[in-house]
Amino acid sequence: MGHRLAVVLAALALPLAATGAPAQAAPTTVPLGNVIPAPVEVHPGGSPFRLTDRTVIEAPSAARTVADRLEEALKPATGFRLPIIGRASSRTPVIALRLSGPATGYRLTSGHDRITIEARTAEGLFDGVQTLRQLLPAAIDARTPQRRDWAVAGGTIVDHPRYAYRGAMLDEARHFHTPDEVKQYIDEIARFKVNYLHLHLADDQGWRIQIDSWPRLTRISGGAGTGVDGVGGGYLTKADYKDLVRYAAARYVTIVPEIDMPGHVNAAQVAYPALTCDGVAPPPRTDTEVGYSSLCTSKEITYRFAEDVIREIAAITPGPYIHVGGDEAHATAPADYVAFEQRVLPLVAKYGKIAYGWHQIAQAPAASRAVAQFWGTDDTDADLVAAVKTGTKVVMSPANQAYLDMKYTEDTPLGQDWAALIEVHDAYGWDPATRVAGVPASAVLGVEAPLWSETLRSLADIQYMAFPRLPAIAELGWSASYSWDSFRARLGTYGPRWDRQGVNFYRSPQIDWS
Ligand code: TNX
Repeated sequence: MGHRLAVVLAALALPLAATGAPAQAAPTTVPLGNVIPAPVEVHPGGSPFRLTDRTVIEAPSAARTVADRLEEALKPATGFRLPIIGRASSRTPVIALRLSGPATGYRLTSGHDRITIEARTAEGLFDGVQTLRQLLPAAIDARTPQRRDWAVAGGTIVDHPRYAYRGAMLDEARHFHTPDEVKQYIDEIARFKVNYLHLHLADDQGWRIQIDSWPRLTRISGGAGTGVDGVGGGYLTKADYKDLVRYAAARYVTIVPEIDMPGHVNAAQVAYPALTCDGVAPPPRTDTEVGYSSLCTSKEITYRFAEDVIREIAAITPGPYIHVGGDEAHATAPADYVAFEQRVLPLVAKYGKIAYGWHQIAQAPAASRAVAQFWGTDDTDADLVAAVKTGTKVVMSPANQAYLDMKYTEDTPLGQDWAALIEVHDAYGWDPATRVAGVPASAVLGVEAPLWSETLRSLADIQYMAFPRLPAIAELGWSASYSWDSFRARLGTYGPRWDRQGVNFYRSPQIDWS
């Protein structure tokens, strides 16, 4: 067991009431370190911090967004005013956000009348705030004022991420989820320090993002009835998308848009039959078959289409990545596939973005400057291993461990089972640094938990599949060392927080839910 892990486990073993309390009754506190993802270093000690109606939030103007999130998180359950000010007088009890300290990550210090979170960046401060939320009692997640004392165990946490990319993916194409639903999902994933949300915006069934130069994409393939089984439909206008990007950025989540090609394009071809080789419009499809559609790689209009879409999406995407799919192109001949990627991957760079695709793009030499998302179930992939040697970076999403649309057990009412049944222990039981032989830790950018939505309709459906597996993947992306026993114990105490937030989670029998 690593030293850091030992520190975390020691913190968890503390009795519930903090020790060394002053004259007043010792408050009940969450053990320092009972946080998902597990912090790197946990040093419990000293008197607990008490949050009261006199507490203020101190933050420099550059950390105002983080302070706003902190205030929003603490206000409903406490009912306290929690004013945000630039500088608190020395006697005022305070939660102070400071833009100083460790270059990556944050340091959180908790003592009698002060909590200080220090980080070099606002993102680091936001991560520290997420830790603080979990150090307060679960009642902090109630939506209405609770009459009780609020305290945080004394001590220090020093924490930083293992990987830069900790992602979730939501499939907007198979079933469209409204901007409000996506925002609620962002709120929940950001709590686990997930910092990228990949939106799968086009597939055989539907097209979900406005493209001005190809207006029939959404007019024809974004309407009612274009979801799987003809249920649902809809699309994001550019205004909706920009608003989502802003909302996510205010929670330190970067949106990664995906337009899947050259396969998964039936919806585009329904709207624009010129994108097929014979020019004949295919019928709209609301079934869940995959691998039957392909852009016509020998026609120039295909590349005009790809470039227009990439250009328009790049213009409204401040994040560094544009995902261009590339999976399950079974209807594209292998040589045509490589030729297509050789032209399309550089188009992403032409518009100032880093190309990102499912790991099959590794077959194309142009993938050397791209990010490949491994979604396989095997423990190696020859094309990916070769590409990594030329510079390709990898995001790990092994379908038999990280896919949130896989059923937990045979009895799970939602989801699929083609890759595996994935209980919480399976989702947690792998290491991104060793998952694919020949892809070393230095080539791994991070992890992502994809959620395909063939069987999902509502936000409650999304939540049921994501929680509690998403926090497992988030911990593999963030934490310095992994321990199932520790994760399992911490997860068990998280359940009451989801209950209070109204989040519909799967009560896995592998976990002792408190
Ligand atoms: C495979 S994973 C797909 C998706 C499906 C998913 C369902 C991947 C890159 N392609 O088109 O939605 O399986 O689990």
